[in-house]
Amino acid sequence: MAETAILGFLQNNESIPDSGQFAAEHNLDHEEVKNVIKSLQGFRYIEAKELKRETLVLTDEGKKYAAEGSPEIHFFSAIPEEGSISKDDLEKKLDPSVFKIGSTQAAKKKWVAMGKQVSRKVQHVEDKVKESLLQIQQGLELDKESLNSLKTRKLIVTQGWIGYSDIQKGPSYAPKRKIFATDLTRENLQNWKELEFKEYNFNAKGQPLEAGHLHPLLKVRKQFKDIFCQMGFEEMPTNNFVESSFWNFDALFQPQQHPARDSHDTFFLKAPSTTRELPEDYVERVKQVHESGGYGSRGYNYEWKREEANKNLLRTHTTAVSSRMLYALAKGPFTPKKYFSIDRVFRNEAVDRTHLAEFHQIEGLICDRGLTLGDLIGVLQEFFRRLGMPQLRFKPAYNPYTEPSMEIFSYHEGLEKWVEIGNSGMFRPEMLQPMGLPEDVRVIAWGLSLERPTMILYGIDNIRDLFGHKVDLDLIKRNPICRVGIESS
Ligand code: FB9
Repeated sequence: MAETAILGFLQNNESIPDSGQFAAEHNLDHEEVKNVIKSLQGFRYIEAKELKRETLVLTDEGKKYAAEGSPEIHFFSAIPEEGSISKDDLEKKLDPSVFKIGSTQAAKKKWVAMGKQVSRKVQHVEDKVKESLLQIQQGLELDKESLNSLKTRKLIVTQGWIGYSDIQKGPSYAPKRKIFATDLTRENLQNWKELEFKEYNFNAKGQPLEAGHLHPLLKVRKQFKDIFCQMGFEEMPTNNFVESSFWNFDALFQPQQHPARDSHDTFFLKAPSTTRELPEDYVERVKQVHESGGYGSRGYNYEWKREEANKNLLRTHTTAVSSRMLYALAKGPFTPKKYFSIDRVFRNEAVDRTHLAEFHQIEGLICDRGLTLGDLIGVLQEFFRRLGMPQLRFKPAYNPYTEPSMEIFSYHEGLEKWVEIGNSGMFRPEMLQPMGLPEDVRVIAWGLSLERPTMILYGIDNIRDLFGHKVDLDLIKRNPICRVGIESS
């Protein structure tokens, strides 16, 4: 329809000056004309320049008055030519908005005398408002003053108008669009020689594949795993959210009265509330070191309770898995090990922008003879360098299971500030010796979260958008893979 009109018109005319006018003259919908122009341009049948201008359009109220006349005209006509009518009667006769607006405008135009009684002050009036609105509808010009009063009465508004001008024949102009064959089908195999085939557009984007999407956390987890594996670490089995207080706390030489061990910080289980079994000989040695020390330590000098150690909980850190793995390592002939874990831990904390009751802890540990704090700092520098964080600073810290301990800070170019990126330390002999590890074996370890780097890398401000039932699924779908500063070794 619009296509034949445009191509047909150009057959006998040099150009179409204005698509809006052309649509109006050919009684075509301008939107359809624009779409056709866009498509014909695409196939170079025509050339056209985009044209932007402002037009005036009627608001719904304006359209009503253009169709039915202005309220003041209705108000005026409701008043008897001679004499007067009571305001109340008038109000009854007219629709509330007509009465309200009509009375105001009629009075303003000194058409009527308003009072308890209402009467005409003039014989005859024109409905200039209606006329002006109709003129605008026909795209005719109006004087400034009338325009402003219509604008003030919100009967017309200015609207951006986009069209095309100077529409001319294009390099592949034809009075009728040639249908290009777009596929080699059985049908057109007979006469493909006569057919014109549409060119392949090798830059065309493929259909977006509706496929599953990896959660940003899992994408960043993969990158941490790759770094650990590249550095020769092996993953620890973390498939047990439920842990006993023994492996989560006691084995780590964390005293039973430590604040983290009460239900304000830790989720204890109602059922099964206690663990089934623990390695009795090792438990005895842990009891000893807590109560009276040994291995050069004076211990905590309190009465250690088995029932406390038996309590089941949701692990508060994956260090609980590290203690199990180190104990298992002590069973056999000693071999140096590099272990890592990345999995959920649970803390009964107040939920806020960066904290939920659970997060993913990332932990790395190296167990070998004669390791020093220098080795820990060195490994941390290499680990975080591969994460694109080459500038580190260390701040002395305290953990019940490591001495010395250090908080790790990195200078974040984007945030232009030092960010706390984790914690680390050397496991205490009170933790390692009762396990039966050789005297000269040292274990250096560090930990951080998965959520914090993921939030920073994906620019997510609130952890609730990233994880949990309020997660923003679009964010999951449209988040591009983001590479942390990995350089392959
Ligand atoms: O992840 C943390 N910060 C972080 C990490 C990476 C990062 O990367 C960006 C791309 C640039 C940005 C930030 N933190 C640890 C530091 C803080 O966020 C801290 O406020 C919150 N911490 C959690 C604990 O909250 C109670 C993060 C979590 C954490 C802290 C310590 C450990 C693990 C996780 C540990 C440990 C440890 C210590 C010694 C031996 C073994 C394990």
